[in-house]
Amino acid sequence: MPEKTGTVERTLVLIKPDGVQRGLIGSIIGRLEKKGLHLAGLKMLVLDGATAERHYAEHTGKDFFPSLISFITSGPVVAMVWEGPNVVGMVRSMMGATNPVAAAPGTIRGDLAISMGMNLIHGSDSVTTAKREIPLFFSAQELCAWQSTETDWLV
Ligand code: IDP
Ligand code: MG
Repeated sequence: MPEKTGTVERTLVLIKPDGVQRGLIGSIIGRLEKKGLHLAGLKMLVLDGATAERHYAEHTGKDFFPSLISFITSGPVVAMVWEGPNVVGMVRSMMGATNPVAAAPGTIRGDLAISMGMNLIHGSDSVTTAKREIPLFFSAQELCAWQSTETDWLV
């Protein structure tokens, strides 16, 4: 068997309100599942303003910040934690570029989104960012430690 490599990472993924409204929850989760990524936690919620501002703190003061907060709190999101070796980078690759105009075909944004403001999905941009973002959405008890029967054939 091939050697197992890579340290286990976790990443926060949000299906944004446009993804929920457009009925794309299943399609987006399906892509991540089919890739073989491991789901550790999942919930649907409407973000309050304070949590949204903390989540997007790096963008505080930018011209698009008010519309970003208004949009992300406008309806339910699906929040998830996915885990595995290199999962942060893999999810970012599968999301595609922030601006769907530049997002490659085959990516979630490249295939399914048109606008920068409504680009369907959030994924942590680094392991450090994920460690800050995940506790905004999940307590430790809400994350499941479980072994997929497929793991031995994936990593
Ligand atoms: P990311 O979602 O690809 O990590 P970020 O730069 O972290 O992109 O921006 C967070 C979100 O803010 C983006 O997904 C996008 O919806 C929105 N956004 C970023 N830059 C702009 C902009 O210049 N105009 C409008 N919306 C923006
Ligand atoms: Mg970001």
